[in-house]
Amino acid sequence: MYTQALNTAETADRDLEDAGKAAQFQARIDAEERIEPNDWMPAAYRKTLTRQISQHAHSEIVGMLPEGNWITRAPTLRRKAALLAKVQDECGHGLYLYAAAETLGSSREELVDAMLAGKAKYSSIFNYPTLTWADIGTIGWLVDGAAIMNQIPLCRCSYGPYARAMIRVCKEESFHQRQGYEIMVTLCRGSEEQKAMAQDALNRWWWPVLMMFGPPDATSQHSDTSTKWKIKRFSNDELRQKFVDATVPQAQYLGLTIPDPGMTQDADGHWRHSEIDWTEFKQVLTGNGPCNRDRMAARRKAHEEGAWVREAAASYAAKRAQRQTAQAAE
Ligand code: FAQ
Repeated sequence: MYTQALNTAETADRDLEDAGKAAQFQARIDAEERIEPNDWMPAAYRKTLTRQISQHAHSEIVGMLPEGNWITRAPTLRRKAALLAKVQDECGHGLYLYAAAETLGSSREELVDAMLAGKAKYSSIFNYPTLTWADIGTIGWLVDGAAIMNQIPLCRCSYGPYARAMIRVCKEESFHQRQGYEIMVTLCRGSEEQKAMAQDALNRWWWPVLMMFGPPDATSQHSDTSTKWKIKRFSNDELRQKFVDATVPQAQYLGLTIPDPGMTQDADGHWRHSEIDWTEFKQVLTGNGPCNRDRMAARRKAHEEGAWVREAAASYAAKRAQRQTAQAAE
């Protein structure tokens, strides 16, 4: 009885201490201070950031596949060099992001294993196929364009390592967007067939790109807490709207038609799109998109084929540590 009372008192003390820490933590967030890896943070903050940053990392890595598919078929040497550089940049983004997620206490192996086991998500957009060269232009223009819209506010995210990683990522995404748009300009100024190919790619990518921003605000599960913790600065719908408003004039400049006959411009100048087919989004998220199985199979194969590199690196690190210990003992 006495021990039970002591335990209850200890738990109450801990709860009080945690409540005090949580209040201090929120005050730091409200004052726009950055949270760093060794700072106290609520378990739920750590969890949601690990979730978001690792999903983001997986997206960058899986995101190499649709464009990687066209490296050998790029129409000129200049296009090939630019595409190679872009795909390599995406790999670099994945690596910074895994490093940022690791500062929250999960190992890279755990994070990657969760993705390969199908337990962790990556962006829905990378489950669509790249059928023609115009898809490469469209991905740079729209997918990187949407990524920039979403990631610029993340440069002000409350978690320091994520915010800092985003600065470089956004600079590189901006180059990616320009290379994609330039491909589109070239195709749209080219032959009838080239312009038709550009229009066809826009028709196929438009709606999936709008889905990249996530479910509508009314059904977004994490938005409220992520906004309170200044991980998110804008809601899913707000970013989607900003993207649509920025993109419609770009499509007009290209002479392409947004595949949404119901789209209207309101008195404030905002372009209002029609209802998004959220059943398609759910299908893609549950593994039933056009390329989910191929993407997972490609990542699993690459992971297996890279096992020797991880083993060699681990063995080198172990030998080096042994040498350093021996030298320190001398
Ligand atoms: N796909 O409650 P919310 C790139 C999930 S850019 C798949 O609204 P939250 C660059 C969400 O995770 C693409 N899943 O979630 C590139 C959650 O599931 P959970 C990557 C999605 O976190 C370009 C559930 O739905 N960018 O890679 C999607 O508040 C070209 C409920 O959603 C980022 O990851 C989706 N589209 O807001 C690379 C940016 N949307 O975790 C190569 C960072 C939502 O409960 C080539 N992430 N879900 O199982 C974010 O800003 C946020 O996480 C959102 C979602 C906005 C994606």
